[in-house]
Amino acid sequence: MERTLVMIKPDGVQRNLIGKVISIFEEKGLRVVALKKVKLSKEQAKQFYVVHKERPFFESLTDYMSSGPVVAMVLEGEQAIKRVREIMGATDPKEAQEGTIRKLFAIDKEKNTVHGSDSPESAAKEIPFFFSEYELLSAE
Ligand code: RTP
Ligand code: MG
Repeated sequence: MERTLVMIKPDGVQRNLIGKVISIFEEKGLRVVALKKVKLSKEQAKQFYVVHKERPFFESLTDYMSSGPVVAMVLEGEQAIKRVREIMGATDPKEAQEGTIRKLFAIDKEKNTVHGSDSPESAAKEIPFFFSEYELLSAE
């Protein structure tokens, strides 16, 4: 069993897609072990995406990620990290496969509706960013 951090980004929350996005993950067998709605400050957004601090899109990304509430969750399942990335689809919705969340819902390469940890190392940092150990409750 593996755990990964997923966020529904401000464009998804704003367009009332929380339930639809979570349903897609649940239908694929992933289980919600923690869930909360939060509004990130600009500083928190910069901290969360610090690996991208030298990238040209960093300012715009962190403005966007602090522009409205997000829904953070921890999902659990076999190979959860890789499977969530597949279910989300490519960063740019123009390149995302049919049926992926980003193909279905993303507005553009930045406002792309979902985030998912890209490796076990990222998940190990991103889960404690939002949740303490006592908030993580496996379903079974
Ligand atoms: P994420 O980290 O949010 O799950 O997305 P990702 O792995 O697919 O993409 P990543 O390269 O880590 O980029 C993080 C987020 O930054 C925004 N972005 N904008 N304008 C651009 O060229 C650009 N490139 C990336 C997106 O919101 C992307 O998800
Ligand atoms: Mg990433």
